[in-house]
Amino acid sequence: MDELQLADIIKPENKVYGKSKIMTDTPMHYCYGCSHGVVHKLIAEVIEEMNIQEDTIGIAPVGCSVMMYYYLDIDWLQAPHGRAPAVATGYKRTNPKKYVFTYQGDGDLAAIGTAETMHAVNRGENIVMIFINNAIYGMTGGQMAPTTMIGQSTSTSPHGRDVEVNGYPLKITELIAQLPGSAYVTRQSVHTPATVRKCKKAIRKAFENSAKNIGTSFIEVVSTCNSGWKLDPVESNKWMEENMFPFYPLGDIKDSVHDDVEKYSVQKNKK
Ligand SMILES: Cc1ncc(C[n+]2csc(CCOP(=O)(O)OP(=O)(O)O)c2C)c(N)n1
Ligand code: SF4
Ligand SMILES: [Mg+2]
Repeated sequence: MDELQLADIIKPENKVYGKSKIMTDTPMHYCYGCSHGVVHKLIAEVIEEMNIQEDTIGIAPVGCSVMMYYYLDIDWLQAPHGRAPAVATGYKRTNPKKYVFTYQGDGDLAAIGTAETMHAVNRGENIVMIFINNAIYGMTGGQMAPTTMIGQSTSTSPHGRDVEVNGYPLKITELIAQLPGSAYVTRQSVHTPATVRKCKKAIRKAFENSAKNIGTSFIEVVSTCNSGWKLDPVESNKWMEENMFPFYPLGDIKDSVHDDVEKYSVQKNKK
């Protein structure tokens, strides 16, 4: 039998993995082990597979992913300091056929921009919202965020988050699921091959929902910030599994069309 040559193996039909065409060649600035890059890759793959590169607009945030627009070759708007859902609303309403997604960290979405987040979802905007919850303000030096765990050390809570002083970690995703405007609310992670695959399915579903005009699709990704947590990437994954997942359990929280307007409508009060 002839010996197998490299040219026999490297054929299109044998390809099992390739970099998405939506990803640019710009090297990412993220720390080793950071979840941001993995989620970027999944969004890129979904956009490529759905063939919607020309019809997708991302709203880039503040935080470590502030320069996300360098990494995905689509159209972008920049809306820092929590305003991404408001800017997404304006763009989507004036361009209803486009796929509009926001991408924000927990400091951006659940602290600085809580009001914009809640109201955009409550209005049932037909956008995709991707929420990277790494329980810390990563970019600015690891300060405590609303999502920081009880007892978790950060640069502004060196002895651990104290409930009496700082209150409880905010489960904003559960709050969002309560709002009639949310259609699909799910919590995912990207720390193992299986969770990466599940997260990609969730992102795909959220983008598909966006074309059906059924309300907001919201994906939380429980994520690592090894630099902010002062743990190496492997320790970070373990810390996340042991400490974050019990409080932020993975899985779908809501999967339905938003509640019937008629159900909430009152009788006419003006003749
Ligand atoms: C109104 C306002 N407050 C605070 C800041 C400073 N700031 C910029 S990024 C950031 C933290 C962002 O953290 P997060 O959204 O969780 O993103 P991560 O870096 O963790 O991915 C903060 C506090 C700011 N730019 N504007
Ligand atoms: S500081 Fe944290 S969130 Fe920012 S790139 Fe590093 S690991 Fe990622
Ligand atoms: Mg964060």
